[in-house]
Amino acid sequence: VNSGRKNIMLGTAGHVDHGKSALVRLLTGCETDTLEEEKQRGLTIDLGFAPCKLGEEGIVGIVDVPGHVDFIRNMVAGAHGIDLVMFVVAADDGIMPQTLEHLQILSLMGLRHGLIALTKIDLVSEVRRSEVVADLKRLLGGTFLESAPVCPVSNVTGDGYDNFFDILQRVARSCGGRDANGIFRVYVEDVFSIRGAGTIITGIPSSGSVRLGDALELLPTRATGRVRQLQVYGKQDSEARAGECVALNLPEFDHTAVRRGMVLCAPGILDPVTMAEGELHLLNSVPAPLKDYFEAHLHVGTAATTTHVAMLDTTQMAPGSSQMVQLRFADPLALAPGDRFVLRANLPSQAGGGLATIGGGRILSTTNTRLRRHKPWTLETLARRADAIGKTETWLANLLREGARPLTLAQIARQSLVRIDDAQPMLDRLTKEQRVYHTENGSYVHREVIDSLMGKISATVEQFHATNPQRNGISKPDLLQAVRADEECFGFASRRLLDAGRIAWNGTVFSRPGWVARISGTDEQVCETLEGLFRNAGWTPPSLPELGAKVSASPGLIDRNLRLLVERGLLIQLDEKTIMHTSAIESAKTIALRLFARAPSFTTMDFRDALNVSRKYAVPLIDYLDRVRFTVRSGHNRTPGVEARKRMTAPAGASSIIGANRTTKATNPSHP
Ligand SMILES: Nc1nc2c(ncn2[C@@H]2O[C@H](COP(=O)(O)OP(=O)(O)OP(=O)(O)O)[C@@H](O)[C@H]2O)c(=O)[nH]1
Ligand SMILES: [Mg+2]
Repeated sequence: VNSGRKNIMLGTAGHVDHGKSALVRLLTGCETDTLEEEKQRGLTIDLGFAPCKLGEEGIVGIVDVPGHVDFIRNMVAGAHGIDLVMFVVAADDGIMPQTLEHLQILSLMGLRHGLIALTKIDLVSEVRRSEVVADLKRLLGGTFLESAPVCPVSNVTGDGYDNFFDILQRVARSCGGRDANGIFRVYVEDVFSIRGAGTIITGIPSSGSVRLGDALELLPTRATGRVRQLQVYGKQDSEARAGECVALNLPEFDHTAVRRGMVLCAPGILDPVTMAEGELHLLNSVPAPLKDYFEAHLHVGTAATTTHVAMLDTTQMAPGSSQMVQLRFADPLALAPGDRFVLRANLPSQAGGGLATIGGGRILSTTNTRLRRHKPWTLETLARRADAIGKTETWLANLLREGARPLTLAQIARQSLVRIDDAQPMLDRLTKEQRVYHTENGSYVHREVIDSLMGKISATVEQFHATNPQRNGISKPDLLQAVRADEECFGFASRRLLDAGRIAWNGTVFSRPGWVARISGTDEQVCETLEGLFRNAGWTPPSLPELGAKVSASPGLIDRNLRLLVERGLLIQLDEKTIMHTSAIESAKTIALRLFARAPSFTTMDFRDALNVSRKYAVPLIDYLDRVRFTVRSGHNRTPGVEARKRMTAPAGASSIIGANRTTKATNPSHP
């Protein structure tokens, strides 16, 4: 498999009638103009494919495109798959309109390799030839073909062909094979049906590889089917890679429901969208500035539709300028970041009128929500994505930073169109470099997300102290709401702050370490009285009405100070009506441990009897012990929870901390 093949795609480009198909015929012996109409009119209408044998490189593919302006749409569909262009210019005609337009399209497609075939040299003088070469140098200056070799050739006499072929091989050698990692995806180029085999779909895969038997999904229809037969460059094979000419036999598909521009992809990976963000570059040839939301024809892969262009930075774009835009399509497209797009439009003041290429760029993301202009975060994020295209590890790190919440390996791989096997080592590396953290739950979260959340948490705690000097700290739900963080991130960030001693947790509230609430003399007195009352009451605490009778203070004052005592961790709110002193809870835990020493489980009744209190107190108490994972409930029975088990296995002597709840909590808070 793959031996004797290099997965790069050659392509032709250039003005109509300049000898593209004739050159392909010389190179491959193949006639690519196969349609009846093509033969009659003597010109190329649709794409033609031919395998080409290059010495050391083995077989590579060639796509032959039409030069006529009416078929630019087909040209763009072919150009998306090209790695190396044979840029054809006839020496008699010289530079013509589609010479320029094809050059613009190829540049917008991000092409980097190529050579120039100066054809029809048999028809011109030496003088004319050097004149055209000089024109070409001017045209190509500053483009990716600036220093590409110019090869004079005649497709009729064969003059210059050997030199052309040598140089083509040299350029092909310098062009690395396409990366076939990543998720398999191919833009449908052609579809037809063969008797006995069924639907055949052809194209040049943009990424990944496909094997016989693979399941594929067609987008946007979401039909699925398996690959029964596979051909590469017209030969049966078991695998095809990105950058090769492939024909897939998918008998489960109805060929009448498949069109050029649809996408075949590993199932469940891509969602068709009607909006995508991109970096748009406008050509200098655009006659006047374009206004926000202008309309244009969009070409991406083999697909074409109309689109509006919502500008995300300024409200108009000058010729030659670039900016981040959101494209809003007439039809759903199955795009991936990195896809190149080309815009064509019929601009009123354009020379000659008619559709012309006006710009293009790269798809950066498919948010599928309307983005608004002048949002620094959006622009920054898009710029980061633009930087990360083609750098998978950076892309993954970006995804985590943008997501602002932990993601699992599977989520990360899916959202970035990377295979899990490829994502894993990259995440390992990012984790090792501490650019990304690995949480207890096995998710990944970006370091900057945690750092910024840690900053927010400490600032919120400080601010809480500043505005509530009489209170002991801020509860977890209040803090969580104030920083508006994902719960898992919050857990991770607060644990780091606690470990670093930058905040404290007393079991009830977060505070600055060493924070002492500043409360008034009256409050202090009420607190003392209340605490004493609850300490003495043990498992049978006073109800709120009873408190009113026992403490000479207003209900508001009592309320406030009860809250203070709860925040300090001295009292614990078991349910709406029941508050108990921590010492009572601690001794209840001791009782539970004693019961567990006798039998593996106990009932609520056993517990109540052991405490010798009514259900009114025993039930909220045992429910609370369940909540703090001291006990575990199953039916009527309680078995030891993790917290109880810690004490049961603790060495002798550890029991001395029982009853000294406050100190243990202060120094070793079990995390919220
Ligand atoms: N004399 C001469 N004629 C050529 C040469 N190359 C091509 N031709 C002729 O020019 C005509 C057009 O050639 P094609 O190869 O079909 O041109 P093309 O660029 O593929 O045209 P489109 O695909 O329609 O854009 C044909 O009649 C060819 O025989 C050449 O090097 N010398
Ligand atoms: Mg042709």
